[in-house]
Amino acid sequence: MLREYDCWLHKRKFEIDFEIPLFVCADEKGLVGSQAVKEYCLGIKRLVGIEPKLTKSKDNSCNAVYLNSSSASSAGSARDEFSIKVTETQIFITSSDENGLLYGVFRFLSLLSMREIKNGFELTDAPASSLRMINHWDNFDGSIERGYAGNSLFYKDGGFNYDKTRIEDYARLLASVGINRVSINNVNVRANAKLLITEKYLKEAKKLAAIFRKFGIKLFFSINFGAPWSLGKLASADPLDPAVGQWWKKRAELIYKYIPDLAGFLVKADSEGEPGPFQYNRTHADGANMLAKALEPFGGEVIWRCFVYNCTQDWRDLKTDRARAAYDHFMPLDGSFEKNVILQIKFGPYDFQIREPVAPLFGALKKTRHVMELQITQEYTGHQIDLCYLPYVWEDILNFDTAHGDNSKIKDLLKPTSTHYPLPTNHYIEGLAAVVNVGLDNNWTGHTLAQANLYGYGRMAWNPSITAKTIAEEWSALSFGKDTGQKVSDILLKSYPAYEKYNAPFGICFMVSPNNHYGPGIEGYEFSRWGTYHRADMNEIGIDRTPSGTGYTDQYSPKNAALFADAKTCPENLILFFHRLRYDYVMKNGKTLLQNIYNTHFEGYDEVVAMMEDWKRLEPLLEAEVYKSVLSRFERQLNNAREWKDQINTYFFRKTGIADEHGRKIYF
Ligand code: GCV
Repeated sequence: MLREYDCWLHKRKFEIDFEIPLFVCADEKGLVGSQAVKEYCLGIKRLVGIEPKLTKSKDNSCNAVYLNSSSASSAGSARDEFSIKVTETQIFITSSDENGLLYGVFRFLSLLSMREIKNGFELTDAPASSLRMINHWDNFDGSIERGYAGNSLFYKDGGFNYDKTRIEDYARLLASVGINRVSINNVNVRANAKLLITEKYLKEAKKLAAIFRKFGIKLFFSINFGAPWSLGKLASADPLDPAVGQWWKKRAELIYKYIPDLAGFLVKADSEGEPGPFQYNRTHADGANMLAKALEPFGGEVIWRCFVYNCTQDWRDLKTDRARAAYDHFMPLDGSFEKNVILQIKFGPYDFQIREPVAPLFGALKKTRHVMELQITQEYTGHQIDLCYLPYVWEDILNFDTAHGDNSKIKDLLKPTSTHYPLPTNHYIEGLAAVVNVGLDNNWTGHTLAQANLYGYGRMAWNPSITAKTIAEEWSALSFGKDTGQKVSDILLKSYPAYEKYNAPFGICFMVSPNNHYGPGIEGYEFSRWGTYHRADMNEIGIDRTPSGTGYTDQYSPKNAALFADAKTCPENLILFFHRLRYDYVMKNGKTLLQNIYNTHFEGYDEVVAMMEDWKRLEPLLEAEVYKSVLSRFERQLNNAREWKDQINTYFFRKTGIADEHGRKIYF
């Protein structure tokens, strides 16, 4: 296999300057614990070239590495916590549970790989959140909704079809950054995927679950809310019909016979045409709770998505504001969900746009368990053709202060739960879920540098206070070695600002080509049913979401409501999300909105040219394969950036008739 395949678990290219004891003392009997020991040995072989020998020692007297998942010293420690301690002759990696040991081993290996392990090194670490989840949007025919890296790792031609070794390699990559949950099929549950909860496919799913289980990862199934009707042939799927509840209970019994530790169901209901409780005049609490009761005897959870909005809006309707939808639907239901229901809320009120405000449900929900949904797959961020390093914007999201009380930044609200079914008496966020960017491409992610987004997601889900810069440096060092890595990391960090500059300006969103979502389509959604309008005319652009408009700003805490409602205090990268402004509105730099649109678009394009030049300078330091594949993506990105720049600038010039003050070329 090519190096690209190994991702951040590369074989070393340079010497490790630390002498590793060649004996491993471990007495792990559990599935995950023994996998941790195996991973340690494999990892050392990968990094040092020598496989350590397993031995037994009762009294810590050997020159050895000690791996122990029932360490007394960590009694009372948090779930998944681990400690690493390095002395001149011994290394201790300890934890109080098996997953913790696995995470400790992987962290040790990456620190070793980054040459950070030395005599005296000590670290104790635990994740900030309990749920660190990957969502697959994989279909049973092998396609992936919004997938840009080849076909599904799991399915082909209507059913399961996978390479076991590859799945094991995938599970290893995920576990190495702390992922502990994976939903294995698209939330749009269509065709044969509806049969995943039948015996035929459960037999197969059981085998897949066994591979992930060794790596401490539990599976979720996406289910179709209409199944009692479409699969069970009942008269309806009404959540308050006892026959429907009974049908799900029986189904759960069957499912858990095959996979006793299934984490639960992920549900997209009443969303973009999927069936849901609204069809029966029931609430989303009715729907989620009915499923929760079916899963409760088995310890399962229902993750219920809040992506519920009117997707058949008339563009002539100036009152309905899609941005309001999730809060309007779910805030009134706060406190009415079962203990094993977790709401999954997209980070912003729209749909994974390049720049959106953080959704107002965060910090506001007080009595309902919930997690935040991110998108690693680059649906709106360049299809893994354009380089777009996403931790850059996730850092902003995690640092957003909801201003609901003290310590109310998203990163502060992320807290691990101490029990299986924590009482939702606070407004904590239990974790992150993200739509993944992998497929059967040899390098997993299409664009090799997009591996950094998968790595970065895991690291941020574990530690929301880590910076995008640190992650870029870590990933680049692990993938390319420290010196070359530093240069790659600089390129990564330039990529998000560049993409944002040549894309839709200042938080206006959805100027993307309809349906496929790559490249500009400035009025592509302007007269359609999706509710994402910018309403540009010859004088103004944007939606007034202040109290004098749709009132969306009032869904935030009073402090943020006031901040966003005033154009003077609203962050300028979001100003067109909240305000309808004239093109001659003067921004903080003294230039008009229009001139800023022109400037950012010229700059964004120039920044892509510069990133490509930076990459070319790395040629002597890189494997030809990696160099060429990334270069060819930059070439395509440059064309895309050019289209965005020219189409956006031309569009606004044609609307306004006002020229660029620097006289740069605008087409008309
Ligand atoms: C899985 C967006 C995407 C859809 C996706 C949907 C969702 O609308 O374009 O492909 O469907 O989000 O998150 O459910």
